[in-house]
Amino acid sequence: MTNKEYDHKKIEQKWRWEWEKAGIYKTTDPASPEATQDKTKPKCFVLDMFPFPSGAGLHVGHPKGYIASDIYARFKKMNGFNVLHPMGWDAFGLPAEQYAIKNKIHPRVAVEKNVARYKEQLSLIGFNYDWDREINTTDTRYYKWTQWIFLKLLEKGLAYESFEPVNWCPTCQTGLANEDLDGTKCERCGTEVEKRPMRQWVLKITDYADRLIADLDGLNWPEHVKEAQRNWIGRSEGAIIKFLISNSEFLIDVFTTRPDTLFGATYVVLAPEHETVDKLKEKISNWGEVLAYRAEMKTKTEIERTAEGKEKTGVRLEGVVAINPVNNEELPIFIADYVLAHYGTGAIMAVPAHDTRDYEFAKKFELPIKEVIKGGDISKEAYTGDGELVNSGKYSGMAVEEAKKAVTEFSGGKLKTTYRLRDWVFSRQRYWGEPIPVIHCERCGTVPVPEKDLPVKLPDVDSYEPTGTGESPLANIRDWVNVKCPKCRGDAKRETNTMPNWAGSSWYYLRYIDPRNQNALVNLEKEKYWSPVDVYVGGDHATRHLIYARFWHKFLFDIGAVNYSEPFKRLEFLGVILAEDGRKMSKRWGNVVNPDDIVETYGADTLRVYEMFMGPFENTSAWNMESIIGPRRFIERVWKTQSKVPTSPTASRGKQNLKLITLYNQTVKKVSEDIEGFKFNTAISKMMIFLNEMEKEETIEREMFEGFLKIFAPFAPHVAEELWHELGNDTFIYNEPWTVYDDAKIVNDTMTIAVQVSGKLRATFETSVDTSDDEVKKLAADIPEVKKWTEGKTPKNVIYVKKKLVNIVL
Ligand code: ANZ
Ligand code: ZN
Repeated sequence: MTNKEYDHKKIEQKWRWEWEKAGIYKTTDPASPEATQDKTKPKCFVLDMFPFPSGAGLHVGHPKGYIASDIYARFKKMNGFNVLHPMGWDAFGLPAEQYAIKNKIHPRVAVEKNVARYKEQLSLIGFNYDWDREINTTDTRYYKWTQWIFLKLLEKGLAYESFEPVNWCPTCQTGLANEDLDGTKCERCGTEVEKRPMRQWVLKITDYADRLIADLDGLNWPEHVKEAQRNWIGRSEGAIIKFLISNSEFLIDVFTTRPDTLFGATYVVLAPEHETVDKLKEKISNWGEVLAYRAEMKTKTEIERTAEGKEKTGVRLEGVVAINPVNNEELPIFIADYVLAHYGTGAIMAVPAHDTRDYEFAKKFELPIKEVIKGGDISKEAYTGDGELVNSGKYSGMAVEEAKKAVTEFSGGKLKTTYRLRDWVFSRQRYWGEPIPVIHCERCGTVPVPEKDLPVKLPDVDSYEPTGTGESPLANIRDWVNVKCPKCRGDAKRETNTMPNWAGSSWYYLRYIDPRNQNALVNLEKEKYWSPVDVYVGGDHATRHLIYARFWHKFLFDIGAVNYSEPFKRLEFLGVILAEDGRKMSKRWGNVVNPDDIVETYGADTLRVYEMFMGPFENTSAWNMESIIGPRRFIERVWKTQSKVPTSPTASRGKQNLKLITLYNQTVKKVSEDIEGFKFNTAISKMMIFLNEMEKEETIEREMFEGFLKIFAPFAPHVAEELWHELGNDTFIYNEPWTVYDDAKIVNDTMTIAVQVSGKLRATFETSVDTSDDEVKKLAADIPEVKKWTEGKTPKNVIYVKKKLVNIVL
């Protein structure tokens, strides 16, 4: 029918324009009070991890997830769902600020510029985003609600000021949360972080630790992401045991996960910062050494301090001893940096025979090593495994698990659960973030900004570079900082710390549901309809964004601001696209491929099909300029095959060969199932196989070709739309119902094999037509009814008549 050349540029431009003009991607909102229609349709909320618009623009790796979610969203729409598939910008934070400093422009200007660039790049790829719902975390109308959430957290006692030492990045010049570290280094810039005591705002995420773990079970997420969250939260069941310090009124609480080993404790260790150390000052005869040691360890990170195998250091507190509550033994007390102040109780009972770090320490300081669990060889190393108790008084002979409770009770201690998760350090000493909405008044203390005064707008400054003093650059803007106290009207000062870049992204998905609401962060009725997110597509962030967002969501649920307790029902984790050289795509390596160039040369449809065809979605794969030609040819061949569809709709019907009809139905089924399962590469292979067969035909029935176009459209929407219209349709293919397949026409690819023993029929079985000859013979021999006759005998010969029968000759 059509013999025109496939001109991707013309087609793609044309349809993008037509789609926009017709507004086909606008999401109808059945939950809004004005809506009259569509209320009965099911919904599907498809979400991408929204990008941070960097100065470098998009490279071809970025759209991979967006292409997948776009295909999925189109598929759902055609299957009768109301689809919400929005996009926005995560634009606060250090990267934006650093880009601005480097290029000497204001971060706001830089963000505007970068957003425009990103949007242009994305629009070239033909996504079905409803741009009316675009959000930007740096928009005052948006961050008003980020600040509102903070006020609610404050009101509920979940935001508090703390003076504990915080991770400080000397390069980024700001305090950081544990989640912002890569081991002992700043996740952004790779600098070793320091511990620095300073005032900071902290969110009590630990209050949600149990629920964050428990609710993972109900989520359709990759197991490795769930496991990463469980480990990050790090719940452990343990006990608090009290050790008396002899000749004093002081008790030391130690936290242990192995109370069963209490009889094997040979010394006690306190974190150098532990407050009991100061209380014992008068009794400690080597106080000078204590002070020197404290000064020395200030520079180390927690991870360094506790690393196994690291040279152990410590100082014995001369003049004091602790009493083991189960046998009244006197144990020396040390301070050592491998015990952390803010984990457990900041004090441990050391059991060198069964704990590796204690073992290393005991060896170095020549302390006794006493075996209390049978099973290892403690002359060589600590035995940390399971076993039976020994040298443990009346508990000897008991198993570890049982002994935990028994020994704890006997010692007068208490069972206790602890977590590895720390409260979320929430303040940054940088300019480009949401101002924390509180005011400090000398008389009233810390006063929340009244809700009616939100948003607290980020003021313009001349210099937004970090001050280096540990104060935000906002501290220098006097007319912004100096305010009246909302309570007493006296002189007061604004909080000058800003929020971390994870703040805005912890709730953004909710705002898409109701982006312009001025009275609430989201209307509850609308939220009830659209939430939770049905599929969330993105990578990384397992223990950062995905934990923070779940925490905030649960909080919002608790205060009645949302209807469900989990935000993301299903998570599809994507594997990244590397450069051709196998490295990460980066300006630094000069290996960046720009999607604009690919769209220009090959077309957006080719880019889309290529990225989905690179391999399983969750796998990492390297870009390859040569392979892109395959998908391009595939599209060209679809284009040409259209000429086999008769022009007249009344032309002969029912002549299609049966094999093609079968394959057609199989293809529709496979593509439908594969899109649902995010298996885009195998969906494309199946369509390619089907295309091969269509090409062998003289004519293709219109109905079949149209059915094919509809399942092809999510992958290559522009070319599909063009062909659809060429066939004389005047609807948009996006508004068409999905192709239905006929189960009755999907013939099984199996064969039935008869099995004879010495010529007599003994059984039959079914197997796939692809089963190898040897496999068929083996399957035949293994059938019980056959074995009955062959048991104990060696067959002389096994004959296989292809696809029909196996004869075992005895
Ligand atoms: C005695 C013991 C015997 C321990 C034994 C282990 C094995 P997780 O599982 O990570 O929670 N510990 C407790 N508080 C600590 C702190 N503030 N800094 C460093 N280490 C601390 O680890 C719990 C175990 O780590 C605790 O159990 C304690 O050592 C140590 F055979 O107590 B154990
Ligand atoms: Zn840094």
